[in-house]
Amino acid sequence: MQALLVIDVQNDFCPGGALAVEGGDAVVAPINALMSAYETVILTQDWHPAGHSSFASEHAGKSPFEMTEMDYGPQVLWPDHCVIGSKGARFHPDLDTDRADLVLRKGFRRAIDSYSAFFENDHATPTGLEGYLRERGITDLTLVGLATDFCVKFSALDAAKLGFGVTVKRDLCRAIDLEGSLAAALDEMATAGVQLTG
Ligand code: VGL
Ligand code: ZN
Repeated sequence: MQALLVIDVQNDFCPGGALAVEGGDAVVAPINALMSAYETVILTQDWHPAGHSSFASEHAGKSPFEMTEMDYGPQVLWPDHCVIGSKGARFHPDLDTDRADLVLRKGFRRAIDSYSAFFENDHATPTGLEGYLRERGITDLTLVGLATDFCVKFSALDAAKLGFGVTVKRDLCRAIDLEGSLAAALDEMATAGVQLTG
């Protein structure tokens, strides 16, 4: 049983957004087209309270894309993005959200970020997605969306670790690519047994 997991196709990750990914909006139409090939479609939504600890604006003297150390390990600091209720947090207006059985929100706890759709950045706090998928008998996941080297990567690695069959369709993803993070992400996913297709 297969499901399509569409990661964070939100205004803030598209051109003009607060954390714009180059070409982020180019994935919308082909993702909509791909949905018809899947019985089950799940969307994720990055969903941060104002003042979230992953925002550089919360850390005196820090700029976006610098690193900091959290209780749970190293954390990239981001521009304020995907603030709950904001336009930037909404899905891209052309994304076919009607097809989704589930919209999974993540990153809503102020003190901890959540790149992965399965676990927050402590790699321990579950989002509940694993239970949802297992109860529905889903064994295989195809991942698409934004951004390849952050939320897609961490979701794919966790899914593989949990024993799901995982495919990432690279052409339906776009990357932030901070200092080689795209190449590293592709290596890590391949090593973890994630199928990377065109
Ligand atoms: C993401 C950085 C911060 C993503 C979310 O969706 O890849 N990246 N929050
Ligand atoms: Zn975020």
